[in-house]
Amino acid sequence: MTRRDGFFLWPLLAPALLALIAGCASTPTPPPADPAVETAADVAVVQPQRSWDDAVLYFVMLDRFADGDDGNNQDVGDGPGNFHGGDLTGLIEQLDEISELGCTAIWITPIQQQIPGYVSGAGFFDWGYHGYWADDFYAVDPRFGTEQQMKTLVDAAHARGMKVLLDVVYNHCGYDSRYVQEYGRDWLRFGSRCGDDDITGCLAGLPDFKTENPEVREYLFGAQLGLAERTGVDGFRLDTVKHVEHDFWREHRERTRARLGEDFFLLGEVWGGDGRVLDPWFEPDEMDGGFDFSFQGSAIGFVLGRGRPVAFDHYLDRREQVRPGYFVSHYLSSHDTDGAILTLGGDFELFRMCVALQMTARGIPCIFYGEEVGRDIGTWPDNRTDMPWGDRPIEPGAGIERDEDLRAYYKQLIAIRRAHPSIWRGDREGLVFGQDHLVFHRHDPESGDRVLVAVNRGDTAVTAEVPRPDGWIGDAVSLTDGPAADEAGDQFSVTIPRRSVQILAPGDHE
Ligand SMILES: [Ca+2]
Ligand SMILES: [Ca+2]
Repeated sequence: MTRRDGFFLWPLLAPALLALIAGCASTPTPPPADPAVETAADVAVVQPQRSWDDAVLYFVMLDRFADGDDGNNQDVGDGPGNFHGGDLTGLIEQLDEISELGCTAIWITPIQQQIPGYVSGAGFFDWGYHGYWADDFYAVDPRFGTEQQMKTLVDAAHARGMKVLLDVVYNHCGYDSRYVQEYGRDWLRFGSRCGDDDITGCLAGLPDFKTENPEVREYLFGAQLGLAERTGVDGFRLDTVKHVEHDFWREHRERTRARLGEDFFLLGEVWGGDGRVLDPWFEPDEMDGGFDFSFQGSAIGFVLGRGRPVAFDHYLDRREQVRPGYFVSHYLSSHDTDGAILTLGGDFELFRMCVALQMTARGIPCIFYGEEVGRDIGTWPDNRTDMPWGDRPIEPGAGIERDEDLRAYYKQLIAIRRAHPSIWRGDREGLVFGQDHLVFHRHDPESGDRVLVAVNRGDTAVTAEVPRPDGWIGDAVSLTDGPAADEAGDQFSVTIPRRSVQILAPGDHE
């Protein structure tokens, strides 16, 4: 959840009115049998990540990805706030789409029972299709599937070498949820009792759990840790972290470690986070990682010509200054921000540069579903459009055009990243700064691996004279289908085509 889910929303309509308007009465259909977990020989398997440094994360908004069971399609429609029918079965069936891309981990939106109706204050009927408006933390929403299907998803991801992070919410429940009726102000702040700070305020008007209350904590830990234990997920994506007190997160960390294992991964959403902003959660070890909100705007601004390359190089240095052992995850688009391609005015050359910058930066690159095939990611709520499936008969995105060339570019960059530890765990040093170009060197002392990353945002090709990094043996060849560098004594002449990012490695490396 998100600041956007619920701004200016009004209370739920009365259920009778709701049924009248939505015509949503329907007879439940038995769920289909769970798809069997295939053997490794049948599926696209990715080399498992060696550590979270080496992860490539794929973020799926479950309802908008793939519909594998039309029997659970309640409240489905075309509106931006409707359910669109995507579910766990659909995701299980399309997992190869993600492992073939080379991703090592998936983050899925929350699956617990959502409020039954919708709100309409944003100007459209808005259901809990995103999963951030829980009505029962101890039940899986049948519109997403069943707990058994969640376990099947985890098993099927593991069979492909991928991990699964489940999005969980501790801060709030859905509008007018059963908790308001059953526990009232003992458990929740709402209405006139909302506080006016980050912890006690009612984010977007949502009822705020009194997470300082041990009874509330016990209830929520029981729900989330129990679900994780039964389904085998590898970690949580933690929603709205800064709206819950640190003391809660410390206890949460102890509980998850004790019950789910030392390596159960916690990736938190702290709005506006980067390595520095997140450190108050890292220093007391409340979570393993958090989202880097700075990268999207910085990368887009740079390729659009804002600021000098040397300033962008300084930024890249700063963002990698993260407490050792902790992680930041950087994205180009998200369910809470405008799509990068939109912000770039639909310029796919510049977008590809952003992708290359994302994939050559340390941290956990997070791909927002469909961005890799050029999904039309607009401004909220149109940043949650359906996964484009092209001519494949997969709803909700059947018939939506997809850019396979862009997907191939992602695959190439992910493969380069994973083959070169200098990219995901190495040191970074800027070597050349021009008006519109930048060359930096990455080096992993442990393996000796090294690459050059040469970036040119200008409209004409440039040739950069790059000093040979200490220890670089042999010539420098392009890993990205660009020209090889010419050697001249202690320098390489690297030609960087217009509006492109080239990655070069020692010629004897391959
Ligand atoms: Ca469905
Ligand atoms: Ca709170």
